[in-house]
Amino acid sequence: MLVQLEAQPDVKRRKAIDLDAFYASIEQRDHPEYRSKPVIVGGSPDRRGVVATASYEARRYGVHSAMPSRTAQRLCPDAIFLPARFEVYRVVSQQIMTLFRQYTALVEPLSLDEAYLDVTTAVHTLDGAARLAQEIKRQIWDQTGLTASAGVSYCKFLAKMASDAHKPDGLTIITPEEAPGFLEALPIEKFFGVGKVTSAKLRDLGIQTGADLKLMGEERLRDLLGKHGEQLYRFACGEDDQPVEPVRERKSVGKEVTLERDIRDRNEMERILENLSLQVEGRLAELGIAGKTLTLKVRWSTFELVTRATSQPRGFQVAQEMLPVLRAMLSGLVDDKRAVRLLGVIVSGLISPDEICRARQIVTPSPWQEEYV
Ligand code: DCP
Ligand code: MG
Repeated sequence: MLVQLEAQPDVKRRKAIDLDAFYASIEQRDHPEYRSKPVIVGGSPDRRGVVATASYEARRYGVHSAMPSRTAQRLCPDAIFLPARFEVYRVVSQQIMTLFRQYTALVEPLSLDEAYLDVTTAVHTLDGAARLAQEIKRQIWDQTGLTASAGVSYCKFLAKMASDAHKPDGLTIITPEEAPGFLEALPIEKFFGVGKVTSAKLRDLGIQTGADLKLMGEERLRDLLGKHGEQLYRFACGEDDQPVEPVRERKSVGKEVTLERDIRDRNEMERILENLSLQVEGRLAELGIAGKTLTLKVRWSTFELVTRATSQPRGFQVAQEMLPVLRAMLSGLVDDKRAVRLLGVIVSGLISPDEICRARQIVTPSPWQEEYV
C-alpha cells in the first residue's frame, strides 16, 4: 500500500534589495565634496528638467523623484544639481546584479538598482535569509561603496514592502506571523500597484488601510477595481504566489538580416555589414557594454550556416573597430560561386567599457560616453 504524504508547505524565502538614492549616492561616492550635502540628479532647473532622484539630505526638504527641478530648487536652494551619468550607473547595476547571481540563479531585476532574489534553496529559514541579506549588503558596500536596503519575507510583495520599510541602509524581515499585523496597519497607498487614482477611489469609500481592504472583501473590491481589486485583496491577506522570474543574463549583442534576394557582390555585403555593425554599436552603447569577441555569421543560399569569430583583448565597441575585422573574415569565407542569403554581426564576451579602457590603458573616455552627457 502506498501512502502519499502531503508535502509540508514550504515557506519560501524571498527578498528584495534596493539601493538607496541610487544615482545621487553614486555621485556622492565619486565626488567626496558632495557627501553629506543635498544632491539632486536630473534635469537642470533652468531648462524645465525633472528630478531623477535626490540624496537623503535633499529629501529632508521634500524633494523627490519626478518633481520639476525648479520646484526642487525652491524647496532646497542649496541643492547641488548634477546631470545623470547613465553609463556609470549601468556599470554599477551590472556589478550588483552579478553579485546577486552569486547567491542564487533566481534573480529578477526590477530596475537598475533593485531586484528580487529567491533564496529558498540557499538557506533554511527566514533568519538565514536575513543573515544572507546582511552579507549581500556588506558585499555591495565593499564592491561599490554604496548602501542598499533589503527586505526579507515569504513572498515578493511583502519582501518589497519590507525593503522600503527602513530606508536607507535598512534590513527588515516580515515573518508569516508578523504579516497580518503589518498589512492591517499599512496605508493603502503603500500597497504595490496602488497609484493616485486607485487610492482616491478607495479613500472616497473610507478605505485607508490594509485592514479596511480586508473588511471590504474580495467581491466588492473586484466590482470596484476589476482584476486589480482581486489582487489587492489577496495582498491584504498576505497572499502572493508570484514566482521570482529570473531574466537570463545577456551573453551577446547581435544583429542579422535575411536579404530580400541572395547576393554575390562583395561590396554589397560590406555595405550590409557596415549597417549591421552600426546597429550593434548603438545597442552596445545603450547597454553601456562592449565585447571581446566579434562573430560574422553567413548563411548561404543553400541554407548552410557558417560563422567566423575573432577575439581581441582590447574589445569591440564601435563599428569602426568591427569593420576591418569583419571584412577580413568575410574574405576568408566568400567566393564568387556561392550566394549569401543572410548576414549577421555578433559581439560576445561582454565586458564593461571600464574594463576595456583598462585593457587599452587609455585614460580618455570611451568614444560614445559623450552621448549620455
Ligand atoms: N529614477 C528616475 N525617475 C524616477 C524614479 C527613479 O530617473 N521617477 C531613477 C533614479 C533613481 C533610480 O532610478 O536613483 C532608482 O530608483 P528608486 O526608486 O530605487 O529610487 P532611489 O534609489 O533613488 O531612492 P530609494 O532610496 O528610495 O530607493
Ligand atoms: Mg533605490
